[in-house]
Amino acid sequence: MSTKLMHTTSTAHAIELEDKFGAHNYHPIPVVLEKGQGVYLWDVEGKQYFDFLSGYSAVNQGHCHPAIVQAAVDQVQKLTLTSRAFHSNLLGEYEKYITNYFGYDKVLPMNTGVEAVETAIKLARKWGYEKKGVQENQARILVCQNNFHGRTTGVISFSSDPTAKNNFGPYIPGFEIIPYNDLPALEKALQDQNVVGFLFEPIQGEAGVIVPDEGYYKGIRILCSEYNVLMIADEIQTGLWRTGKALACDHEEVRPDVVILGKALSGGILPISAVLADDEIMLTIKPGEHGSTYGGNPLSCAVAIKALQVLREEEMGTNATVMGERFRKGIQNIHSPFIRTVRGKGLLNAIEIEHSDPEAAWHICLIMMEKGVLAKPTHNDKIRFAPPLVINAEQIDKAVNIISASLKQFETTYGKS
Ligand code: IF1
Repeated sequence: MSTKLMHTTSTAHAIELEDKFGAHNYHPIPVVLEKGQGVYLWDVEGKQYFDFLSGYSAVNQGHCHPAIVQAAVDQVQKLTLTSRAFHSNLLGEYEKYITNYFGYDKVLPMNTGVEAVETAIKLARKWGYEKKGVQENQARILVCQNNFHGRTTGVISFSSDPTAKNNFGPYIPGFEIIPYNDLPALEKALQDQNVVGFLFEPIQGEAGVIVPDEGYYKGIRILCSEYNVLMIADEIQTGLWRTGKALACDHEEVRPDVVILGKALSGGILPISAVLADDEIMLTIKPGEHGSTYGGNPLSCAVAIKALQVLREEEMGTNATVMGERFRKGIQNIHSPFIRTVRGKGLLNAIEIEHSDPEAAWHICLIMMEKGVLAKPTHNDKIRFAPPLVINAEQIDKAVNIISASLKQFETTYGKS
C-alpha cells in the first residue's frame, strides 16, 4: 500500500483534514465512516457499528437500500436535471404518487428541509393575505419554544436557542414563540386576527425528543379550524414512519393543512423535501413567485418514489412500532443511576442523563462508539436513539446490551455522580 493510500484511510488523518480545511460549524463524534448497509456503518479502519442516528432520520430505509440505490443509478444515467423551465417525464408521476400517498391535492418540491419550511412560511403568509384577508405585511406565524426547523436567517429568526441564533441578526419579524404542548397558550395567541399559521414539530427532535400529551394534535386541529389559521406540521423528522405511522399526526388521526417533509424522502441519497397542501392554499403561489433550481428534478423524483414505496412495502412503520417498544423496554431494564428518563415514539427515542458532569452524555457516546453503537448527544444531557427502521429484534437487543455496558463502564471510569 502506498503512503498516500495509508494516509487517506487513517481516522486521525481524515479528522485532521476536516479540521484544517473545513469550517468548524460541527462537533462530530470522532469516527470516520466510509461504508453503510442497512443498520450498519463501517469506519475507515474496517470497524462495524450500529447506526443509532440514521443521518438524523434521513436513512429510515437503512443505508444504501438496494432498491433506492438501483432507482438512483438507473435515473442518474438517463436524466438528472431539467430545471423547472421545462417539464420532465417524472415530475408529474412523482407528484401524483406523493399526493396520493398522503392524501393532499398538491405538492411543492424542494431540496433541503429548511427550504420546505421556508416554503410553508411563504405559503401561509400568501394564503393569509389572499384568502384570510390579513392587511399587507401584518401576517404573523406562531411557533413553539425550543423549536428546531433549520438554519436559514428566516428560520433562526424564530429560534429560542441562542447558539442557533446569536450574532446572526437582524432577524425577520412576524413570528411569535409560544410554549410547546400548551393548548391554552395556543388559544390565547390565536386571538390575534393577523395570525395565519401555527408551525410545530409533532415531536420536538432537537429539544431532546419531547413527546407532547395525547390530544395535543387534535387540540391544535380544533383551534386552528376555529380561528381560521393554518395548521403546519413540520414532519421532516417525525414523518415517513419514524414514529410508526406515515405521519406523526396520524397517531391522532389529525390532518394538518400543510405538511412539511424532508430527510427520509430520499432514503439518504440526496436532499429532497416537499410541502403538501390542498389547492386553496397551494394555488395562492403563482408562476415565478417561488421555486428552486433542483426542486423536483428527475433524479429526485425517481429516488423519492422508490424511497416512499419501500417504506410501505417493507412495512417499516409496523417494525418501528414493535422495535421501538422493545428498545424502550430494554433501556428501562438497564436500571442505571444515570438514566433519568427514557422517552419516545416508534424508533425516535432519547434518554436523559443524570450526572453532575455536563459532559457525561458526550463521554457515554464515546464509550458506546468504542463498543459499536453510534449516537450523539443533544443539549448536553440527552442522547437520541433513532436507528434505521429496518432494525430487527436481535440487533435491538445487541445495541441495548452495548448501551448498558457503556453506562457501566462510564460509572467505573467517571464515578457515580
Ligand atoms: C443540523 C436536530 C435532528 C428538523 C426539523 C427542519 C429541519 C430539521 C424538525 C431542517 C433538521 C437536523 C439538522 C441537523 C441537526 C438535526 C436534528 F439535532 F437538530 F434535532 F434531525 F435531530 N425541521 N434537523 O429536525 O432540515 O435543512 O437540515 O434538511 O445539524 O442542523 P435540513
